This record gives sequence, structure tokens and C-alpha cells, in this order.
Amino acid sequence: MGGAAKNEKLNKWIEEIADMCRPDGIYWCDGTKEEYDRMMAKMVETGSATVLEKRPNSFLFRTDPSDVARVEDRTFISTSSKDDAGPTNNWLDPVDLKNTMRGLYQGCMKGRTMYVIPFSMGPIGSPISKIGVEVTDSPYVVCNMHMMTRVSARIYEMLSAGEEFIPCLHSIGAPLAAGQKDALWPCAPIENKYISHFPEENLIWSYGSGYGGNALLGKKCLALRIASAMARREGWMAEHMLILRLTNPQGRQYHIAAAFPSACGKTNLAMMRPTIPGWKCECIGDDIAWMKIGPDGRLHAINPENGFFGVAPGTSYGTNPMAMDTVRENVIFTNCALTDDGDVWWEGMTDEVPGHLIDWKGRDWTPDSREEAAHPNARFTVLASQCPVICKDWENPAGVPIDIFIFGGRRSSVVPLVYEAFNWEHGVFLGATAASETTSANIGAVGNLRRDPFAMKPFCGYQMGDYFRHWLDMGDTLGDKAPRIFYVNWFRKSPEGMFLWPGFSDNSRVLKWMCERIEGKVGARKTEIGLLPNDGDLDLSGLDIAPENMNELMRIDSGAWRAELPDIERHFAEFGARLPAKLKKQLQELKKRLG
Ligand code: OXD
Ligand code: MN
Repeated sequence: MGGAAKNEKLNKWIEEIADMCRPDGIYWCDGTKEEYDRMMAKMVETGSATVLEKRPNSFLFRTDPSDVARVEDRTFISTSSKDDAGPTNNWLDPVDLKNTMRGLYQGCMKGRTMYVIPFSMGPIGSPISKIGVEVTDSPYVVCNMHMMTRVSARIYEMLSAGEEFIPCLHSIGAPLAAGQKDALWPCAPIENKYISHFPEENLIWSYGSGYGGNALLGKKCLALRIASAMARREGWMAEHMLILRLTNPQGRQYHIAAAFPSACGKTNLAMMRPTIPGWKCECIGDDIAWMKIGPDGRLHAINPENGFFGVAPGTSYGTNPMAMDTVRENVIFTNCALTDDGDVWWEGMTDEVPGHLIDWKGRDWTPDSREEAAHPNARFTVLASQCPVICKDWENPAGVPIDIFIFGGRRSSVVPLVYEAFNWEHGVFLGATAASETTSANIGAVGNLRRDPFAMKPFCGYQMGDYFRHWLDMGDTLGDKAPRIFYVNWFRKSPEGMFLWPGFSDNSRVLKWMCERIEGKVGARKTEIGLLPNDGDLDLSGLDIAPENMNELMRIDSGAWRAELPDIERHFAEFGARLPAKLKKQLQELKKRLG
């Protein structure tokens, strides 16, 4: 078979997949606007996309109610040895898993077109970037990939020149018999969904879901699970982190990369507008950072994505005005509600709730309806270049030098607003023990404490104990060029259940303290858990916050911290012999400090 690229491995792979999946035809994508418009027009014609009259060039999709989020239970890291996937991943033997999936893939594209999508994660040609080729039978996936990655015919040229690529096979798992009418959102039942990764051969096989990270394989599958395993082998880092640039009134730039679990406000922080006068914040990425040590010995980060796949509910001109301005036009909305005048709406978007909507399931909705109008995991897909505060260097192939790492989570008690790690090793301990209360974005009960090391629990493509070791090794290589490490908690509550910290734009006050720590302009007090701001060092000018709230935000309750120790011990015990001794030592030292 002659493909669009003269690349033997690619053409052989495509031929094998076509033989197995039996599509009606093969289409080689080129990433042009014309291609996007044509495919979107087809989806409007079939009824799976709704044109939004009020938003230029924007469309609404409603998924099947069973296909609304990443399916962590059906996500597999398939390594030859179970131990190499580790306790945080689901594991199946690669031979068995491939056999099962081959059975499912057999004839799964009948009645459909197979699209071949050549894409780059990271600016095309950057030394940090990687090329992928996704094969899919979903035109929705093609249009989303156009925004979330760089899809281009130039990649065929690179492949023809012998460039390596990561093969990503995707099918919605819904073949059509002759004459069968298609569903508006075809997908397979949950027990047949598989999101599988074979990190030993840099291969991704996804089956049965058309949604988000299950189907847009450049994102969580390639840029985190496969890339994290590659990064360990090759000595770099692939992290679940936003990237931002903060500029102080004197023009000094700081680059910050921050890891928070899903639904802890990464997109909001990445697009923040500082309340403190003279400080400027620009967005480089909102979800993933790839970092390599540059010629200067520092860690340089790129955002491998080309767009934002953001959670819509809760996004408003109050919480994230820059995101609201980003989604004014050229957007794909998924599972949002539809207004009577042809716009989207979601919970938290406006103070005033519309009197009538069509909900995400396509039913009439009024404020009296018992269910939410938009699904809590409803999303917008949009180009990063549309963000009004996108940094001019966001596509710099060399990346930006990282000064600060932040870890954090959602904790209504115990954890103070901010503290700094004593050193790199202690910082790795903070990342390794990071925890967050679960929200509706996670499967399971809301409000449970879940350890989510480095916010990578669902995304690390190998043994988490080895991942901790990789972080420690990177610190050894970086030496005094390593970024400083901080831990934050925007979500501490009063005994009455009220948030103590205003968050959003006022988080800039916390970031300013971090920058001033780097400059050596402010001190810190040593506590059992880390270094906290001295009284008066956090810039609270113009902020109306009660002193007792500040005290509570900064309070360390040694008893409450001691009560956390058994859970940290249990968490660490999971990694057995793979847990680095340095982290055991950190735990012992914390115990000693707490007395
Ligand atoms: C995401 C997630 O979609 O982390 O970014 O769940
Ligand atoms: Mn994420």
C-alpha cells in the first residue's frame, strides 16, 4: 500500500490495521482548515454536531451518557513484568491483552472511514518534540486532534525522511452493518473499553471510547504515560504540570511548573491575572510539561499540546476571564447545555441561570430540573493561540527555563496555604506524598483523601517507585541549577466550612513570595513540615482578609500531621523494594520533627 509518507514502518502498520479493522476506506489527514471544515460540516449534516449560532465557528457535541470521562479502571500499562507497571497501574500481560484487543478490533471499522492523523507533540522540529500517528474511525477525534496537537502534512515529509513515530491506534468500537443507521455518539459498552499502553514498544491501543483522554491519544496516553516511560529511559521529564511565566515589576521573569490533580484549578492558575500591581502572568500550558536539561544545565520546559481541553463547569468571567475570552469562537464544546438562542451554558458560567435549556442529554431543562444541565466533566476544545494571555515564547522550541515547581492538592484541613521544601530531596518527598480530596471529576466517593503522587497517579506509565527515583536522579544531575520546590493548598476551610483563602487572582500573592524566596529577598520560618512565610512576608496589600483567617491558613497542627503518618506509611509500603531509601529517610525525619 502506498501511503502519504514513504515510511516503511508506517505503511506496513497502516496496512496491518486496515486488514484487521476492515474500514470502508482510508483517509490521510493533512491538518488543513479546509479538512477541519469539511469534516465538521459532515458531522453537522449527520446531526452529531450542533452549530452554535451565537458563537462563530463553534459546535456542540453530546456524548453517549456512558462515555463521559477518562476510564481509569479500563486503562492498562502492559509491561512484560507486572512489577514494572507497579501498584498504581492496572496491568494485563501484553500477549493476552493484545489477543483480547485483536478480537475486538477485528472488523470494528466496518461501515466507517479510517483516518490517519500525523501529529507532533510540541512545536514541529523542536528537539524536545515527538511525532505520533493516530489511526481512528472517529471524525470527532480528528477535529479535536487538529486543535490539541499539531497535525500537518509536514510530518509526512519528516516520516519520509526516516523520523521515528509513536503509533496510536484508536477505534470507537462500533462497526456499522450495511444500511444500519449510525448512533449520534457511537461507542462500545464499558466492559469492552480498553485504553492500553505498551511502554516497552512505545505503542498505544485504545478501543471503545470516543471521549477526551481515552480517544485523543496525543494527550494523556502519549504525552504522559508513554512519554514518562521514555523520559526515564532518556533522562528527561514528562509531567502533569501547567507552565506559566510570571514577570515582576522590574521585568525579571520567573517560570513556574505546577502539578495538581485533575479538577484542582490548573487551567485557572495557568491563565491567572495577578491582583498585585505591576506583576504579569502569561500562560504557556495548562496540563502537561516536557522538560529537558539544556546546555546551561537548567531544566527547560515545553508544552507539548497545541490547545486546551478544559473543564467547562465552574469557568466564568469571575473564576477565569482569560478562558472565557479564549472560547469566544472556533470551539468544540462537549456535553455542555444548549441555550434557546444557540449558545452554550454550564453550571457556574453566569449568576443568572437561564429559564430554559437543552441539557447535555438532549432533554428540555429548567432551573427546577433535578439534574445538572451540563455534565460536570463537560469540556471545551480550543487552540492555545486564542488565549489572550498566551506567552509569546509558548512555542519556543528550546522551551523556557523552570525556576519553581509547585505541588498541591485540595485539602479542607491540615495543609497550610504554602510552604517550601528544605531541599530537592524533601521536595521529592512532598511530591511523592501529595494528596487531594476527591471531587466529581474522580470516580468514587467525593471528599475521600487520595494520595496522588506528583498528580501522576493516573498518568505514570511505569512503576511509581522508579518514578520517584527518577525525580531524585534528576535532582542529582541538576545540582544547584534545580528548580526550588513548594507545596500549596488553596482549599483550606474554616470549621464552618468556608474557604479561608480567596484563591484565583490572589494566588499571585503566594507566587510572589516564591519568587522573592529565590531572590533571597524574604526569609522563612523553619517548621516541622517545611519553610513557611514569616509574618508580613506574604503581600496582602489591598486584600480584605481577617487576621484569624490568615492564622488558620498558616497554622500547623502537629497532632493532625502525626495522624497523617500511618497513611503515608501505607502509601509508601505499596512500592515495596522499589521505594527509594531517600524517601524512607525523609519520612523518618518528618516523624522525628513532629515528635
Ligand atoms: C485532564 C485530567 O483532563 O487531568 O486534564 O483529567
Ligand atoms: Mn490533566
